[in-house]
Amino acid sequence: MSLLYQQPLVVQGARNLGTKGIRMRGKGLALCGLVSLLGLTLLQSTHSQHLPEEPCSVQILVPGLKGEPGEKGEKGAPGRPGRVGPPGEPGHPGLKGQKGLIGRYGKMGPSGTKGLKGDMGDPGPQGPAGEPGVPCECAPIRKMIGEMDILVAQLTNDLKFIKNALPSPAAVAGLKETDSKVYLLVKEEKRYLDAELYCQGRGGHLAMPKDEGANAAVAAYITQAGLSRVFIGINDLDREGHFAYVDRSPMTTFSKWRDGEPNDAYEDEDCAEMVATGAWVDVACHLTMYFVCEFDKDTV
Ligand SMILES: [Ca+2]
Ligand SMILES: [Ca+2]
Repeated sequence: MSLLYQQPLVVQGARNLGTKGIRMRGKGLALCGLVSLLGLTLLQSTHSQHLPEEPCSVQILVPGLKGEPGEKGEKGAPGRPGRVGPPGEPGHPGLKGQKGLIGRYGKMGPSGTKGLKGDMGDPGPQGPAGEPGVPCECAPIRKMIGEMDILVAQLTNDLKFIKNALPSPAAVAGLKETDSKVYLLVKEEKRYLDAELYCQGRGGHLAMPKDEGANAAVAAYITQAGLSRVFIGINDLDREGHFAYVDRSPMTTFSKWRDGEPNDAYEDEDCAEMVATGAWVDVACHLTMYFVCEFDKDTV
């Protein structure tokens, strides 16, 4: 319960003189009125006779004894967010992320080392005709050049033949020659037509002995090689019983058939072999054996 005290109000400003002091006294009077009004509201009617008679007095409410603690209130609403604290310790590294998209192309790198030289290109078009030459006395030179051209052509043919004969030395048992022919024994077993193709591929044919001398040369070749038989260029493939040379030239006066040949045994013998004695025998074309090619010296 509050106690009520009355105390006259001494207005400090009232003791001062002048217009300033008067204005402050006016303020003090207004304050007194306000306090009195408050006191009137708060006080019971029994205290009304103690209201001050003076122009201004102040009633002061003095706090009473401390009361009993109240019941614990309900939990209040969450407070406002506090101030931002200092930065924390760095966290542990996170898991590795997925591979990203391919980036943009980088800048062009430095030029690499020089590459190998390429193959030679195709020959270009023929150039324009040159200026006419100056006439001169060059008949002897032209003649010499013509002779040299012939010599070069001959040498070229010789070289071509040697190149063709030499690629497989194991298959070649050397050469044999007469005045007009060069013979080549090929130690590769082939059927008749394949043997002829082989000889043609080197610019010749299977051997076509057309006189005793040529036949003897081929026979000696076979004997020296220790062989018993080889294909030669004679057949009756075009017309049964009518043997001709493989270049289709006809047989004339010379032939060297062994006794009893050709007999077209089993009606299947249209090709010819030469045995070591030099005699001819008609045999089946599908047999495979070594063979002798011949080349004209004119074209070799
Ligand atoms: Ca026949
Ligand atoms: Ca026969």
